[in-house]
Amino acid sequence: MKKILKNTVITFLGLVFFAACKPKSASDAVSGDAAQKVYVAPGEHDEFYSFTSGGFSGQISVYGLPSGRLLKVLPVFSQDPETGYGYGEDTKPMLNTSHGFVPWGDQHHLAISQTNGEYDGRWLFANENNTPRIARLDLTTFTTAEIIEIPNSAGNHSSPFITDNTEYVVAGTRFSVPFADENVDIPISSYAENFSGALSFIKVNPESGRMNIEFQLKTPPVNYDLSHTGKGPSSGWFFFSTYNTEKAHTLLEVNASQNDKDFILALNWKKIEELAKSGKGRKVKSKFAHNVYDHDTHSATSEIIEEVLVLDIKDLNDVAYYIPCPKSPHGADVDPTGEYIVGSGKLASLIPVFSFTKMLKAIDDKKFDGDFDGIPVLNYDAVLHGEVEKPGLGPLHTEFDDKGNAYTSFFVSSEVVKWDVKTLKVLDRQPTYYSTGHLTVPGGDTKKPYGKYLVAWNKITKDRYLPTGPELTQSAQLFDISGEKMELLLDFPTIGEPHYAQIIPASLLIEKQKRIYDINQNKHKYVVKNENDSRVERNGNRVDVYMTLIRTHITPDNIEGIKLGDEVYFHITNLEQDWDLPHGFAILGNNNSEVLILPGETRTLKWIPTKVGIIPMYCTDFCSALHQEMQGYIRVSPAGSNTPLRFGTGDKAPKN
Ligand SMILES: [Cu+2]
Repeated sequence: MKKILKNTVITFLGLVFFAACKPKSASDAVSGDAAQKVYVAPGEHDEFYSFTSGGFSGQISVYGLPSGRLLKVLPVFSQDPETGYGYGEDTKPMLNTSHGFVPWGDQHHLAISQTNGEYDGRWLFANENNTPRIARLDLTTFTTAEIIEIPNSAGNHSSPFITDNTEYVVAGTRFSVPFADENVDIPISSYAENFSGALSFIKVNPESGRMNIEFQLKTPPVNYDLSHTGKGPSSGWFFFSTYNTEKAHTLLEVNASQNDKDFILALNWKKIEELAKSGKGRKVKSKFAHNVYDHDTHSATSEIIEEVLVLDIKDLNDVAYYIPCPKSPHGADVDPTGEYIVGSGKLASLIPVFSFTKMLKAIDDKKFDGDFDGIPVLNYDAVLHGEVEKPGLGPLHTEFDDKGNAYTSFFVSSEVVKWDVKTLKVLDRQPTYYSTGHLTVPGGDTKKPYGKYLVAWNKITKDRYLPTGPELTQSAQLFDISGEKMELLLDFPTIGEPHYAQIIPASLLIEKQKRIYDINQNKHKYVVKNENDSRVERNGNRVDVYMTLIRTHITPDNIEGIKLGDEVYFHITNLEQDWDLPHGFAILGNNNSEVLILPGETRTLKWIPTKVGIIPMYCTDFCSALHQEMQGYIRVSPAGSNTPLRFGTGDKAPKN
């Protein structure tokens, strides 16, 4: 009987899904003045930056809103041939892990650093799912400054979550696994006994932003999904959506969907931090990489760390409580006042809203319905503020505006729904095309939402764009939320899977943009600050070319005496000191990528010649009217030949 019921539910969800995907005409949804609202005239700037995750591309893309114009793709977890990130010698260490060099990542969620619960525009944190890592990007340069790997974790989907003064970036594990210091070669069926969950607290240095894993919390073997920190009155607490409380290890689509309610884990992180400081916990041997990029040396270093402090949640009292939440919760979102916690069960047909005040009282009054692996389970009704009834099907995530409204995305019924946080009344619903995952309101996860817009990050585009073969574009949709009813303004295509985004007023970032790297501050190991110092040095079969680029020549641009069997390192400094004047460098047959060198920067590209002959090299970035003249030659001679090492440009070029 149970099985029949289950199949019926799955069939029902499937029908709703396909009904929701049924194409409607675009003109049904968009009114005449929509175009005007997203029109940003040539030469004008957008009002917001949207930092949008690139999903399985491993990168982050930056769009201007409301226009939806793509401004830039920021390389983070994947090699990037456009800039040479992860291909050049200086940036390769950024992609180092305890598994060795990993040139790809799966990037899902983003978080802008906060001060007092508001975006401060200093850093952008990004997660990597597959090989658990967190990156920090510098928002003055739009570059990846640091990547830290997370041990004892597998599937780092549940991150990065920022505490309200960026004390910590927090990450939950998607897959529970045995901890690294335990017997790990064990039957998978011993999941319930031998596997553990991990919540990692990565401390962020308030000045430099530098990250280190301060401590990890070992938890029962469940899966964590989206989470949020408390704010205002609930500051110091964390709320993690927790599913697979069935502890299933196979066919999770069925076996992890059995329980009527899973949990939101409420954690008093301030208290846990104190316990960690007071010596609770133990050092666990676990290897993980910590990679840091230095803007003075223009190069990255990678260090393997050997151990991490672990506190077992079982050994801690009065710091962790489970709030029952129907049904396989996905999002756990905290409203701007910090009082309401919204749970979104992806298989639920209602949205429970919990009250932080009631939660504290229920803890004081010990209103528990037993425990789960030793952690008290709070009574649902004692903690509940109320339920949003019939909101839609498959609620996933909720964000907030500045007027007390919440906006929830519904995957199954493919819509975004506006409701009142206090009265729990549904106020409006608009279809999305199609099947939205996350949604983002500018500042909608902070104490200070900017309102105005909502972007739905959709999973399917179907008939919305020109067809491009079997794979269609990914897409987002922009809604105006300034009025009583939401209004669809724009569809815009995106890169990778636009999983989530952080949208920030451009005014918070424009003034702090770095324009050039000061050549006088360049501390790269192989920098050349003056053309006259450019040179070629041989040391055995290693050849170092100290090269400069300036409009519009390469120095040296004629090099002879390179031989088969050599390893050649081009150390290329861009001597320009003007904004937006990069040069690029490529050489025939190089099996990595070009490198893009920004004004005042040095980059090293490794090249191993494979053929005897004359090999051209050139600037790849269109830099001036004479860009096409910015080129040179390298003469490669046979191994063991006695061609002398000679080099130069113009008058100094080698002569017969
Ligand atoms: Cu050039």
